[in-house]
Amino acid sequence: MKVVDVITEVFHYKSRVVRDADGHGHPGPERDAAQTLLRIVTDEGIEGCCFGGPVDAIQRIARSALIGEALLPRAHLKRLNVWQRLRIGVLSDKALCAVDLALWDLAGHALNQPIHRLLGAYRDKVRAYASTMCGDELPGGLDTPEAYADFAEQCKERGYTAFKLHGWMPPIAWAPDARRDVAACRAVRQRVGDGMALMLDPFHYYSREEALYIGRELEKLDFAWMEEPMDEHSTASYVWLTEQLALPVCGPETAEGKLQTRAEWIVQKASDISRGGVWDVGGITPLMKIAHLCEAFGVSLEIHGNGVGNLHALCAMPIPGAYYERGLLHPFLDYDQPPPWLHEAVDPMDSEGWVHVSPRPGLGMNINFDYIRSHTQ
Ligand code: XYH
Ligand code: MG
Repeated sequence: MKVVDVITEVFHYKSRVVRDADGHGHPGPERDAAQTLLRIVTDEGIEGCCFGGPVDAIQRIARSALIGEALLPRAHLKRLNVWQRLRIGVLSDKALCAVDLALWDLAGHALNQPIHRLLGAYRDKVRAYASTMCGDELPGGLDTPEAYADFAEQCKERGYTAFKLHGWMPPIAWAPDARRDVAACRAVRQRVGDGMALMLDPFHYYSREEALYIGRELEKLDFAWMEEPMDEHSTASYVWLTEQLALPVCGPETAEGKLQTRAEWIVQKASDISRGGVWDVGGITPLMKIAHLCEAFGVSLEIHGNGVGNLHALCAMPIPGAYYERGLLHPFLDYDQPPPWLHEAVDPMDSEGWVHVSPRPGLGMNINFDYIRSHTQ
């Protein structure tokens, strides 16, 4: 079976998520938005799909590495990793992720198996944590510590057994505010009680002293972890913070460098829990290497981000991350409603807080191609 075409389509939909100047998502007025679909087509008519990749990089660069290649050998992925060295500005890890996920989807359809089973499934469901959007100034949204407590209570009633706060960040004028972040964490703990696992993902550029202050306060509140409180390009800062805290520090999330960066953080003891997601590291293939690296060191790996690629990896991890990051959530948005291009959500959660991976072949997405065709520009 050989790849004969790589097609990228852009289609329109209505979104109620707006991006602030720093790129964080918040609820907002309905707006026109665009989504991309990558389709890898073979000479036997079987296709692999992935939503969300950067069209330009895939069409200009990745396509030439894939056309004519046999499906299963992964030599073309190694070639794309090498090509990144002088094209990192265009050939991002997000582009590699889209290609990798579409190739796994293709392999799953060719072999009639879901991806997590191709990888050696360890489970078919994972506990979710509710991952909030960043704080805002929307009355009744996530505008006060009590608002976070209200939302945490709603999420607990929905079935979540864990809750992660994203604190307030610029461009809000008065943010960041370490004490206000702690006040929100304290309000949530007091509201949901001791039985719910809590985490904090605050402003990502605090000083060492501010990160230490927050960490010490979260220890008093029995938080499960804190992630990315400082610039992850300073490994030394994380080594210093991790040495100071009993609270588990989780990372790196956004630091470039895939498997190698995570290996360095483990060896240097820059965090207690490792982290990464398919869109950070270039797909399921590198993420499974990181999972096996963590297994070798006995280090937990908490997967960054929602989505079907992360869910399949989580179900195939020998040292499982404890949670699937379900979100980002907000009181004003119904996350359980699937996007219009899918007939059903890729991460359905039951009333006990378990997210179930699809048993269908490949990524297992139930795609609404009629919607895509009628909304393609
Ligand atoms: O918007 O800063 C942010 C969040 O931190 C986002 O990058 C991401 O969803 C995340 O960190 N999840 O843990
Ligand atoms: Mg994070």
